[in-house]
Amino acid sequence: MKKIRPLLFFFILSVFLFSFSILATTITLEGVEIDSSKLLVPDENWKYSLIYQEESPEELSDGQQIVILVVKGIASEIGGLIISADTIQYIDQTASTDTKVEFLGFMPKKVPNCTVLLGGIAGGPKIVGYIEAEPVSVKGKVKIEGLTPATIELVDEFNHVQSFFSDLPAKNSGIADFLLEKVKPGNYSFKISKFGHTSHSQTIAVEEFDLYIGSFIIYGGDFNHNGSINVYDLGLLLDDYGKDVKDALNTACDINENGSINVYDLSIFLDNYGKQSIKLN
Ligand SMILES: [Ca+2]
Ligand SMILES: [Ca+2]
Repeated sequence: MKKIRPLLFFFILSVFLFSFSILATTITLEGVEIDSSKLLVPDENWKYSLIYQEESPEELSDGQQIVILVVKGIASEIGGLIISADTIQYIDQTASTDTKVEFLGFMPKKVPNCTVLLGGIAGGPKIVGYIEAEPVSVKGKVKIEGLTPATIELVDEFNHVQSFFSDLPAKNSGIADFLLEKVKPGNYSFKISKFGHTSHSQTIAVEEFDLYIGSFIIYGGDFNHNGSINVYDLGLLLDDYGKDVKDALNTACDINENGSINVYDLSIFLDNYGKQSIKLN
């Protein structure tokens, strides 16, 4: 963090006046909208520059002190921007000309999703840009039955769905690695599943660093996909017992995916009977 001068006090005060709700050190700017044209892109040294041209008359005057504040968090499409003191990534001030102010080559201490605010402008603090964190990778392991991969799904706050496959399960252990690349930082609903298996869901927060999410076990035998492996699934298995997959009513009953539904599948099924998906670490 750079120079903090008395003007900061007035800036923070004006942010308070601008805000609709105040809770301790948290400030909520409600109703702000994402404007993708304001995305700031770094140079090759990961430094950012902002040149703000007066958008309406009398916002700036010659020699006026303007403060820039880079805070973690991007305003959501539905609801406001939450700022708290511990999310401030960068702060500095400089003098404007009559019509513009320049902050050249600034560098936030970290690069999570950020909003860039200018204070000291007539009319109150103004959102003048966004900084988007670089995508990161999310990885983990899952133990499954059979020969084909698990499916991993990420759903973001705006209900955009991304689907990935895990690697193939190792023959001796059934453990499959998964690596999701270029995941944008944010909050997601994470789900790991496979046909005929129990599934696991949780929320995850992806931040500015690569993430190891953990190691999971999902169990083969939930043929009706209702979340548990019980007597109803056993009924489905017995309906198809002794058949080739091509003749089966429910192909998920071939748990080991060898093409037929027989004692090997029944044995795995009984091992998994009553079990729920688990997260190991
Ligand atoms: Ca079931
Ligand atoms: Ca089988």
